[in-house]
Parts: sequence; structure tokens; C-alpha cells
Amino acid sequence: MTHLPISADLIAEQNDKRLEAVEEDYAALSRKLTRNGINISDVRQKVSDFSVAVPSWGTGRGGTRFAKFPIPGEPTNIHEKLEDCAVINQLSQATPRVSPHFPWDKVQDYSALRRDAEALGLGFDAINSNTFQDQPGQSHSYANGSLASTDAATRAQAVAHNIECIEIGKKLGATDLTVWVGDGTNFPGQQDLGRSLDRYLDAAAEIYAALPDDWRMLLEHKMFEPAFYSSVISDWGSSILAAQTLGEKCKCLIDLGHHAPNVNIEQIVARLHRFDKLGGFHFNDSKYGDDDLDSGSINPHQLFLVFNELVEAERNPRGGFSPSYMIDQSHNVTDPIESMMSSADAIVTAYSKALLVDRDALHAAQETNDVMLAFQTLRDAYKTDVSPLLAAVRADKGGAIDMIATYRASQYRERKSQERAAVGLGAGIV
Ligand SMILES: [Mn+2]
Repeated sequence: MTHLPISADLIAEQNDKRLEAVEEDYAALSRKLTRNGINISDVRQKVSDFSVAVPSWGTGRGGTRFAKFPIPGEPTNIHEKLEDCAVINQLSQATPRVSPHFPWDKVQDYSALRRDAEALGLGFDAINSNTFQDQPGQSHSYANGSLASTDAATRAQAVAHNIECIEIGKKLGATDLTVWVGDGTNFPGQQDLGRSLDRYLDAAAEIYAALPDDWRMLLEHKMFEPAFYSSVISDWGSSILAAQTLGEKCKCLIDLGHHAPNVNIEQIVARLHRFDKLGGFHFNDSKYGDDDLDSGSINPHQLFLVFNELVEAERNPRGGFSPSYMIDQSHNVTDPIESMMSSADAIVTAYSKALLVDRDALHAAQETNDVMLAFQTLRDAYKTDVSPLLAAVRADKGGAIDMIATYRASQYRERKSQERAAVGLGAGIV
């Protein structure tokens, strides 16, 4: 029995006001696609089946390393975070899984947590370990690194934490462990760049050895921050070499914000897929060097080009294709629920547009080196307004045609600000 946080009657009442316009626009879109030889029902089914996970920590105001500005009604524990995730999924109908983080989401009874999530219509996605900060009572500090630390006892502690995450994940029904370490240096000469990778690989192999057969270990690279001179797993090259060294169940995870500005990320997608190492995605956007802005808010065209490669990969699976998708951004100035609904919409929009690309025409233009036709084939799909299709899919599944307006009409945050304890002003999540 599910107990969803937003009243189905309220959603229906809000949708009623907008349904006629959606149906009109949907019919026009359907006619346009038919002229292009595309059956809208086929696209609709794929869009309906698509989903992206939300991170449990994304439901709070993340803040920056300078400050955090909490809002009333923010969640204070994993149960409240799940409730907020359920709102996002109920209205967007695109985010049915939550990616938890440990130790932040630790509880006594994980079977009960799984039941709580199921009652809210949610499941669990990739488990995120944390060896980038110290926890109260921890024996060894990560100040000088975790999996790549020069101290054997610190490495062993980081390995043990990751194995504990796998054990928790088994109880929650997860099958992926995402490993991101902050290990790196701030000064030239601080560490030997070769030997620190040796230590990382040896420690990561111990985690890999503890993976169940049906699990994957996803390595997330990040060019810089918190280390500002060098990072141990800094780029997709380091990531794929480590994944190839560790074994078949180890894949690479691309976070869109973890590259140098202007890097061709869609090409990285194609490369990793070519070698069967594409394991997952963290979606966000950035203007300069951050990984914090809302997905699609700065460069929706890049998001489309990334999905264009993902759709190509799906159609040509080579060794397989089942990437784990998650939103990973920091909400500093918006209500996190609104940001994640808006981001889910940007992500599904990019996916839908990529589905509209005339693949036969594109491949033919590529083969005959008709550069302009190849480019225009992509551009035609990008220019198509798919919003009536997405709204129709959401309404069909019980979601909201206008997610933000419906959320605001529900007064969910106002209610939570009465019920929930205030969160502290502590440092933000970087
Ligand atoms: Mn990430």
C-alpha cells in the first residue's frame, strides 16, 4: 500500500485546467512527427519507460564551501528525504529511485527503510560511499587521502567502509556501488603521482573482490576539488584504465561537471561505450568549473548531444548498455524539490529529442560525408518542442502537467516547515 505525499485529487484538479491545451499541442506534434516518418506512440513508450535517480542529499540546500542558506521545512533525516523524493517522483513520474549516501543516511534497520521507500513508491539506486570527510569517532583521518593514503591502516578503513556500503546496499536492493575519492594533492611534489595510483588500485581491488556477482563498481572521476593540484582519478583516462585493471564488473561514471571547460563529453560517452566501460552518469550543469548548477540550465544542447550518443549506444549495445543515471547538483538558491523536478524535465527532454533523430538519415549522411545534412539531421530533432509529449506522459502516469505550479498549489513545503525541525547553518556540502 503506497502513501504518496501529494493528494491525487489536487494533481487531477491542476491537470484538468491544462489538459485541453496539452492535447491540442500533442496532436500537432504527432502530425509533425508523422510527416517525418516517426510514430509518436513508439517515442511515448520509450519516454514513459525512462527514469533517472535522485540523490538523497539533493533534497537539502547543499550550499557552497562558503555558506549554506537553509529553508524552512528542509528534511533532517533519511525518512524525510525519502518523503521529498516521493514528491519529486509523484509529480515528475521520472525519478522512481533514490541514490543513498553513507554514512549520512545510516539507520538501524535497513529492511524497514526499504519498506518505507516502497510505501512511497520508491526503490534504491547506486550506493555512494564517503571517504572524503572524517566522521565522529573514526580511527584514522582522511586528511591525506583514503584509498590512496600512504597509511595502510587508513586505506584498510576506507576499504572496510566501502564493503559495509555493499552490505547495506544488498539489504536495500541496490546493485551498484559508486566510488568517488577526494584523494589528490595541492602541491607539486606532495605525492608521487605513480605510486599514489598504485595504492588506489590495490585498495580498490579489495573492494572489487567483495562485489556480489550481479553488482557493479562505478568509478567517478573528477578533475579537481577538493585537491587542486592533482587528483588520483582525475579524468576518464585514469578512470577507464583503473576500471580495466580492476575487472569486468568495474565501469566508469561520468559526472557532467567533472571535466575541464569545453571538453567534448559526448565523445567520452562514445569512447567508454566502445570499450564496454560506460556505467553511469551524474547530471548537472556548469558555467565555469563547478558541478553544482541545475541540469540543462546552462547548456541544454550539450545535454542533447550526450543523449544523442546514449541513444546511439542503446541501439548498438556492443557488450551491453545499462547505465545508471542520477541527478547530482547542489541547490543553493532554489527549493531543491523544484530544482530536481525541473532537472528531471531537462533530462527527459534531452532524451526525447535524441529519440527523434532520424538515425538512418544521419548514418547515410555520415557515410557519404554530407556534413551539412548530418548536422541538420541532429538540429531538426533538437529544435522540436517535445514538451506536450512529456506532459502527456506525466499526466498518463498520475503526474503533473505543470510540476512547479502543482507543487506550489499543494503547499507541501509550508506544511513541512510546520512539522520538521530546523536544519543547522553548518558548512555546506561541496
Ligand atoms: Mn557526482
